[in-house]
Amino acid sequence: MKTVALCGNPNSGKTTIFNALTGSHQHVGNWPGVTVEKKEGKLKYNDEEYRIVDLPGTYSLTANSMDERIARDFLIKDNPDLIVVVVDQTNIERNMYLVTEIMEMQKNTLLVFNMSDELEKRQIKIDINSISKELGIPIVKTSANKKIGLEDLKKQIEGSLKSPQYPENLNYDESFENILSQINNIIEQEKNISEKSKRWVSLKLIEGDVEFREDISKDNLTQIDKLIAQLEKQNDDDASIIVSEKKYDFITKISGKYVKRKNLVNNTSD
Ligand code: GDP
Ligand code: K
Ligand code: MG
Repeated sequence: MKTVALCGNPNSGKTTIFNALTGSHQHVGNWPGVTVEKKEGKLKYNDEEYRIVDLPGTYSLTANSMDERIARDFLIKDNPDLIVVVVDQTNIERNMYLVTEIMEMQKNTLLVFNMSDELEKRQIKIDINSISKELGIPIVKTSANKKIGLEDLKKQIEGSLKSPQYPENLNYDESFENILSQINNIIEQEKNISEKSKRWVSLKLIEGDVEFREDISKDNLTQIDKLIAQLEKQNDDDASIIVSEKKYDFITKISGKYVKRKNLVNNTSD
């Protein structure tokens, strides 16, 4: 049975969507070794069944909290067939940070733009088609608590499982990409790191993530650390800040082009 992982920021509407997809076909337990609740269920659609796993709500995929660790381990190690990311459109910029982190995994991804009803009230307009084109992945618009858009979502889950949709790479600048590819080449030799997640692991190493360091040989780590030091020198900044700034730049670009807030439009001179 194909597996669909549901992720998103806390309060984005993940559980509401999980319930709508799985109905009474649910099972609640704990994640192995910890007391964090694990919810799993089955979506039955067009004579098919899909396993839906509700991951803990997170703002990013660092290894700084148990919830983030569970979510990223599941995405990397269990390698679900589809990742569905729920986005609260009223907080689109904050929610997009997790989206950029998941885009970097280069896996089959589908976005749910939830809280559409709130957008109308708050006079926020979002050009979903253009965002979808720019990210390279489908977006389904929902108001989950009003049960609007859920049929479209089921249909798109079926579609994305049949024909996977991989996100565009976030483009870093040339000197960054150069160092990233050198780190990638070193990681290529590491058998403990799965093939598909190598670019993501390289980025995490640059960000100073310690989790994968134990899977990498000492000699290779020394080389990687030299490259990271080189990057920091070139940019005169911490590597972790360079990476997160790139993500924020990308989000600001998307939001500047495709998100319009009525109040702001009225109150500014341009
Ligand atoms: P989770 O933390 O991501 O699992 O979010 P929940 O599913 O628990 O939802 C958080 C709150 O938002 C709940 O009160 C939901 O009823 C509400 N909610 C979910 N979807 C929508 C929506 O589309 N519009 C509005 N206005 N509220 C929603
Ligand atoms: K909640
Ligand atoms: Mg929840």
